[in-house]
Amino acid sequence: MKIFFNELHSTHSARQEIYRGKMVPAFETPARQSAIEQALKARGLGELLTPMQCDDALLTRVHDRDYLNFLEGAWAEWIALDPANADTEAFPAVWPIRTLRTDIVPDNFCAKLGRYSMDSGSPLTSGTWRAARRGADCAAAAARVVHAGEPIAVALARPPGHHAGADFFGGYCFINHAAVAAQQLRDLGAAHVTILDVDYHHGNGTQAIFYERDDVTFISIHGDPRTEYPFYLGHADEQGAGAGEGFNLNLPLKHGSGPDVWFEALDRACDAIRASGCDALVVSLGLDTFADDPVSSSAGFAGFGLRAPEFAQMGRVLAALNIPTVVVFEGGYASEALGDNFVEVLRAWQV
Ligand code: SP5
Ligand code: ZN
Repeated sequence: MKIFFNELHSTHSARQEIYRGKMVPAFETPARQSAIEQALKARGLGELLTPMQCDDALLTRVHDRDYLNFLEGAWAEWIALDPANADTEAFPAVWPIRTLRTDIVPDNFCAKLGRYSMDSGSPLTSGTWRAARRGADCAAAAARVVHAGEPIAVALARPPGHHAGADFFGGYCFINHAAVAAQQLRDLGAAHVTILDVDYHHGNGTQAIFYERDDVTFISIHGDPRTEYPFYLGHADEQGAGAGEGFNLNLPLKHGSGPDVWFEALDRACDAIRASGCDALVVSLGLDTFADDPVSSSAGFAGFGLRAPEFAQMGRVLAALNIPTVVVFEGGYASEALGDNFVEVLRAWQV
């Protein structure tokens, strides 16, 4: 099993994030990916590889050129405001909400930061662009080897991707890796690609990128957005629009739902995956469905209460679909358990 890992991931390392108006230690840390790399090595699972660089043209089929340019130059602009900013992280603080214009991109850096983001919980750091761009390489490389005949390949990258839309970052995500993988598979000739997103949080960015397309189906199981991040997307009535009508399936579950409810939703998702007739599957694998995840935790319950045996079962169910699969790492913040849980999912594909 080929596992393309982002060797530049730790260049993106935020110290803090804003949560409920306070600076708190960042949840999305380099330790997350390192823990998984270590577990894969310790268990002898997979072949850890660094990817070739993917074409910019692939990225611009997923993201807007002006957004990519902004991300690439953002840190230099931030430093230009004040050299002392080099020791800080950049947080958006103003957004073009309803009635405000987004068609004119402002010159003011703070205004641009809001124009291209969705929340204040996702700091930009000196290495954000390099790390996120390299993550796209991992996703594209995994897609290419699956197209070439591998039953499975993995993109092990951070920061994660599924909240990032065509022209915005948020939810710790900057470049949408799952969308890059799906687009790469389409470009190589897969007639239909289906994305299954099992991160605890709805993959609003991925949904939005493909919402009006009939060549990529998006299916997501996640915490009900009425109470869970990202709050403003992920409801069951979102079924796609225009040509994409019928190619989007959301399965929101109430916070506090446990493994039995989650696996019922997974069955529904698998029915929809089979019905989609896809040539390839992209799995947005967030591990924040874990029973001890700190980010999805509230009122004494975290994720969907999944633990190692459930992650192993998830892997078995997905592998049994017998569809060429690209697995993309998304969220999951209990660093000490991520390695084991990731390995549990992937073990099902080991021959
Ligand atoms: C990729 C991904 O999983 N992004 C998640 C972004 C969530 N951002 C909101 C963070 C909320 C932190 N909640 C702390 C709960 C303390 N019990
Ligand atoms: Zn998540």
